[in-house]
Amino acid sequence: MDVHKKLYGHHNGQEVFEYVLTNQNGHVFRCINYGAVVTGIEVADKFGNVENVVLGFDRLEDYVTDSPYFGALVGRVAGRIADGKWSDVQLTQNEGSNHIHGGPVNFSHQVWESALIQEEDKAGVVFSLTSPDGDNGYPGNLKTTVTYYWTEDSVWEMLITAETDQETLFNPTNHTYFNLSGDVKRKILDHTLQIDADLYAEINSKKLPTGNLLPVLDTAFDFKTAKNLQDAIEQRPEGFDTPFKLTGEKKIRLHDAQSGRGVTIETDREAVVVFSTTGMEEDYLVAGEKMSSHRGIALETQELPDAVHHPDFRSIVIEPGKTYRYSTKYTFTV
Ligand code: G6D
Repeated sequence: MDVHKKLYGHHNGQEVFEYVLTNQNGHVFRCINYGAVVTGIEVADKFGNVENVVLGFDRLEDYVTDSPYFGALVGRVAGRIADGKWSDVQLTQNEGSNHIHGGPVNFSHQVWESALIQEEDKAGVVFSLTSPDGDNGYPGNLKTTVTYYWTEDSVWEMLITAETDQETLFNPTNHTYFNLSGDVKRKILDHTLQIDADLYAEINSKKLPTGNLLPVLDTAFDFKTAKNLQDAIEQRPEGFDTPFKLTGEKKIRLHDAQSGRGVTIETDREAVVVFSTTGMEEDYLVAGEKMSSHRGIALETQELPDAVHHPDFRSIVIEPGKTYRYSTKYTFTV
């Protein structure tokens, strides 16, 4: 594994570094210690062309001003919490009266401490951050680490740990948007998506779960066998910003027949939120063109959103005296 660390820029007087890990196949994983953002993943298509398969920017400034969480580690809690309320705790309200993605300045906007790790068949970067008691309203000093490994076989392994000194909430995710066509040549509509999920969480007009977990069978939400995303969007023109409850092997597979590239995601998390970017119309550029609908798809492994208001969802309350661990693995294939 070839490993490089270079200065990427400065944020609030702190140095931001980019780590570039290149494996024996010439496949590349890039990340920065601002937001623990994955800035690029370059893997071969069936013709051997090594190209980038995630959305990102070239410059730190763009991540700071424009990013819809491209590649970022989101926390303390991904997704929405109704009215920012957790029993008598009031969290920041940054989407109307609701709380989203940990508040207006969250994990994705911090410069993390970072260090390289080299192992026999993989290399990685461990990022560490302490979120102080009261951060965005959350109780407890929370210590988080996020490790991204890149293996010689082109697997990205993500391990997250957390420790707190008071009862608090934790439900992190990584918000990478995939586009397997390579360097965003095409939209993701000709990709297929398969999700091991029998149930999805119904959401209301504010994109908050109603608490109902509904069967995917015979609905637009049925991805139990690989489904073309164009067909899925025709079934559901408003697109997907949808939590799916994972079952069985809990795999999520995205595939692009034209390039031959695939990614299989395996996780110990309860759910995946699929965000299809439908309706996104932004002024900033990604790979030289304006960000718009279906230039990428975010597949966010996490516990079901707004769990604090739905006792049937897996608890996201964490207690002092324990180390909590979460893992998700992304295997790239051709
Ligand atoms: C998340 O579910 C949300 C979306 O609604 C939001 O727009 C995006 O993050 C930036 O996936």
